[in-house]
Amino acid sequence: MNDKLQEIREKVLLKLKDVKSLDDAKSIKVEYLGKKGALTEILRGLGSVAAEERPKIGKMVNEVRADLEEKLNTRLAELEKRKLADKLAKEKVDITMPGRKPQEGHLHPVILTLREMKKIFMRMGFEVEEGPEIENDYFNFEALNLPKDHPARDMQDTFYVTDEYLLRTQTSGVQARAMQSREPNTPIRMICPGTVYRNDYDATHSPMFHQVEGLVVDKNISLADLKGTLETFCKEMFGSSVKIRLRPSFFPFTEPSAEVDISCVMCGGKGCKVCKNSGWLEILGSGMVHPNVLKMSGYDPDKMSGFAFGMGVERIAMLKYGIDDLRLFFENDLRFIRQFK
Ligand code: 2NM
Repeated sequence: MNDKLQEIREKVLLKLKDVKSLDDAKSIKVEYLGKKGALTEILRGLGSVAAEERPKIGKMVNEVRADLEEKLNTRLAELEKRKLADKLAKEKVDITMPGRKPQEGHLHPVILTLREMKKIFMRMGFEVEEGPEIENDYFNFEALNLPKDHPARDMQDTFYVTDEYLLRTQTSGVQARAMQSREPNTPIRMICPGTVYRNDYDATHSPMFHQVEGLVVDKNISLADLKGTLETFCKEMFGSSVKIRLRPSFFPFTEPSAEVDISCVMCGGKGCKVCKNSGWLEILGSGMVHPNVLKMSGYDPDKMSGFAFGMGVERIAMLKYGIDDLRLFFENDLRFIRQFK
């Protein structure tokens, strides 16, 4: 019996010397000390041993068992420690390395400009209204004094969706909708910013661009109100030294109509390449709302009068930032776009 015990002991110690992995060490423990292990078998076989021998042999088995258990546990602890050390070495993190910056986006220069324009008008008490980009013929043209077959409809290279529906060529439809949704003759002071579409593409025209149109209707609104309002806008947008001038023009929805110029923001009015030596830059169209437009939307032109204006956001952005080709806004070249962060 003793021989058998010693044999087991030697075997375990030999195996322990060679064992390299934690899992292997665990299986050795199960194999010899576990419930069905070799030593347990011996203890179980004590029944067939003479009664007076039993305590002696039992003691021997338990001693060997305790000894092996201690050695196995020591080895297991060693292997456990080494495994952890290996893992830590392999998964080492260099906490001094700079972090990866998340890619942060920002607003497009056209939208930045649009927001600035909105803010200026909001400070002057204008409400902001929006409307559909797919507009019907009535609100895009007819309600603005442009009946079917009117030659001025050709000015705008319309994209048609159906005979009746089109991509709006201007945001004025929103203003006609606004007037018609109020009680007749309700005073209005509003702007409608938004995307508009015209079939045109070159360095100064894009088939998709943005507009801010404005409308003020009340008793006794005059050309002086138009001029004062737009002068205030231009000074806020381009700086207080900017001058404006009005030139006679034509729009079907206003009478009289005027083109508004600002003194050249590049040369201050002396004359340069940007203003083609004129000293002036055209920035918006405007006029006194045509009596027909007022009438069609429920306003009495004998009691009420108003002014309206419209400007291209891209054009304002180009002048503000000194950009000479409008197509840059839409080509998604990040080297360009990121300059406006
Ligand atoms: C412009 C120029 C002049 C305009 C007119 C109207 C409305 F709704 F009152 F008829 N809205 N916008 C207008 C007037 C727009 O854009 C160059």
